[in-house]
Amino acid sequence: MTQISPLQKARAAYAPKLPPVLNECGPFAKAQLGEPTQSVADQEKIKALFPDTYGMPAVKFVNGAQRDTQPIKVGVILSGGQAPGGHNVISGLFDGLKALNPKNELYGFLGGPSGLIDDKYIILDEKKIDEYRNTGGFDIICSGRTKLETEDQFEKVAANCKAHGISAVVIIGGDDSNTNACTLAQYMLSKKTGVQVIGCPKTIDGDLKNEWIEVSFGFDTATKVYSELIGNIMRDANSARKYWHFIKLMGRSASHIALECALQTHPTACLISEEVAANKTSLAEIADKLTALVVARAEKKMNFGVVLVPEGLIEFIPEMKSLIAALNDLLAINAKDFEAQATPEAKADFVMKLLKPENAATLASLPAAIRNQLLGDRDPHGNVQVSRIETEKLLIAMIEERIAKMEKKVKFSTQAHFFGYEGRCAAPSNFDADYCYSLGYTASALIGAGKTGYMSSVRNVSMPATEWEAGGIPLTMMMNMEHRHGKDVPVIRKALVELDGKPFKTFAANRDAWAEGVDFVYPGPIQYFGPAEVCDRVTATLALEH
Ligand code: FBP
Repeated sequence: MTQISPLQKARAAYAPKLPPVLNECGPFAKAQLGEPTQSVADQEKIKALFPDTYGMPAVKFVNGAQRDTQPIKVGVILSGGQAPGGHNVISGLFDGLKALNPKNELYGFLGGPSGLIDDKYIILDEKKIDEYRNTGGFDIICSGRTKLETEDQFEKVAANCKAHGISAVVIIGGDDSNTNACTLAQYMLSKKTGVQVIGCPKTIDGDLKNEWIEVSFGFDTATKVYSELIGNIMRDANSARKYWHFIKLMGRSASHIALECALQTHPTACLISEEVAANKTSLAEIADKLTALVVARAEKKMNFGVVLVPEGLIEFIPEMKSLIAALNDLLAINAKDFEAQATPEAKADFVMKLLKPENAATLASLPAAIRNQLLGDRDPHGNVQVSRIETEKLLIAMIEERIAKMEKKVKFSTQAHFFGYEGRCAAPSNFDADYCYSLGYTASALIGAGKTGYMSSVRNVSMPATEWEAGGIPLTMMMNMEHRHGKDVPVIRKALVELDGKPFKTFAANRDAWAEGVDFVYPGPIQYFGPAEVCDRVTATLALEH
């Protein structure tokens, strides 16, 4: 890196805040153990699969004294999609490890889990870490989506750790990557390798959260970036008064991002996938409702609006959900034959013959472009890549179709947008800079305390950092059994939007008013310097939930 921006330069000097216990005792804080824990569901099955890590107590760090520790080597990977703050997790981990013992070394494995398997790494030293403090992105060691799950891969990881003398691995990832961390921790214990495994909760999607993990890192910054962009579009829409903007927002399955952006900006409409699923709303019904909204506003000469569409919507519409589940299973089983089909049409024909009639009918009813997107490449976890499905355009097309059939003329000019990559590597907000640094530092304290199979946990984060707590949560505690790709597997439970939770209820209580008039809010860009009420503001979701 030869040139850095003035903001990056000023930001490099930012000192992230830590929970008081880590400020006072550094990574030497004492691990206070709670009661034995249970998994969130399927206790007997999870216990049988994770006999060495199941039931461990939750850890809370309390004041403790400095002690001598032997030098250790630790490996770290960034796994899955980028999320603002990843570099700060690594810098917090680095600083914590150096505080434990200045001779400690941090190996950064390159390109996600595959780096750990193939032994591709760099040594992260002070100079390298300083270049990346408080910056967005994962480019310090890059990320990847290889699934770390087979015995063969685990053997390679264990062998690489042994060869370097690495005694702990930190996996910074989402629910799938932390599920893998849980399995790896069990493997390392059962084989008596002496390698500890610690996870850190990452994902802009906000769906890796529970009673103990209040928020995944990156959600704060990403939703602030999207809300800024949505606000800018709203102001444009309200100035020109001629376009309906349909904005799809990343978030894979859960609608946390769309909901948070709606709470920050007050759109004309926002779809929440979890509500669509609960009400069993069909695609046609969604299009009917939106058409009615367009018509109602047109009657008031308001031929404009902003509609937020969560990325995962399509998977929650009952008939689409059934189709996608069938496709996931079918394509996992018939992968080779499917890939052998030469054209998209041949692929669609091949699949049509194997689908149940009702699913085949749904697939056939979709525009060809959407059908091809559904049959496109899966991610390494076997999921449909929902970010490639242009739901916002599908909805526009369906509304246009309905309006075209109406007797009266309704003006409906549209713009379609997809916001996702714009926010994933943004410079972390103060919240994410502090939270991530604290998560990394806490991971070093968990390693120092000899823990394995834990996720780094920093709690009470809706309050100022002076009230934050640090600890660790057994990964097995978050697990349940789920049916994926044709079989039952243990996975960390994904947190979807709760319809009886305060964020959704607040949205539901206000959306009719937002739909009727113009109540747009323009949040503006993230502020890094200035008054705390502007710079340290937490998301509406976090504030309402805690
Ligand atoms: P993670 O769950 O790995 O954090 O991914 C987040 C995400 O940004 C999703 O919102 C999105 O669906 C996906 O990554 C897109 O991934 P990719 O860029 O690899 O296609």
